[in-house]
Amino acid sequence: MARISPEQMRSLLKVYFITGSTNCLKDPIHVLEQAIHGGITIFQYREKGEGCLDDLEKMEMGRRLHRICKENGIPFIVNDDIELALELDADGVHIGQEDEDAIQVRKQIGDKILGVSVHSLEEAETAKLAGADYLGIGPIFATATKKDARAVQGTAILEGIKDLGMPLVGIGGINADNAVDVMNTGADGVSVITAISHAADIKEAAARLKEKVIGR
Ligand code: 3NM
Repeated sequence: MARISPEQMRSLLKVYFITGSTNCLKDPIHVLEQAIHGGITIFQYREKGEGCLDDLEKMEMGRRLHRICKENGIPFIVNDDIELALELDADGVHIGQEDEDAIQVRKQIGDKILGVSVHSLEEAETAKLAGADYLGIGPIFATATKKDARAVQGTAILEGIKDLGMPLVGIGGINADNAVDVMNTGADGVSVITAISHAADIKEAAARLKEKVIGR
């Protein structure tokens, strides 16, 4: 399997749904199924926060979510846990600045997709050199989901980083009302947790987000 091309990556990033058991008000399996029916284009399993699953339970949840993604042709990315990503033969890994070094992770995962969270142009340049396939940039807006999130950056952060020519996704406080601003500033897609996982109608929320992103 060869590395994903930037063009393929850009088209996958459009509606990037991230979730784990602590983000969901309903069964994460049901939430993911509904989000896929609504039209998400890529999924990340991110098991973080107080009361999150560990060890075997995390592995089992990852296995079930991966199966649903596979059945529906949606790429499955694992946050932070390289061992789990390799064990599940996930499509890729997403790491933050506090996680393992991107160069090391690229060596471990071969041609799988590598996403890196960045918060400045300097971090973006370093991630590009390390072999990232896409960058997650945030927090664009205020978020209650990530307790240790950096200061809100606004959409302006995307402007400087887009000149690197890397596939980019915005993250943090993004919803159907502000997604167009993120896209118009040069992102290839939006990545969201709450806007989909806390919606009363998950499928409808994903579809509405997609309509904003694709139908601009
Ligand atoms: N990373 P929501 S903000 C996981 O800034 C994550 O790197 C961020 O959740 C960063 O869509 C964030 O609920 C949380 O705001 C995104």
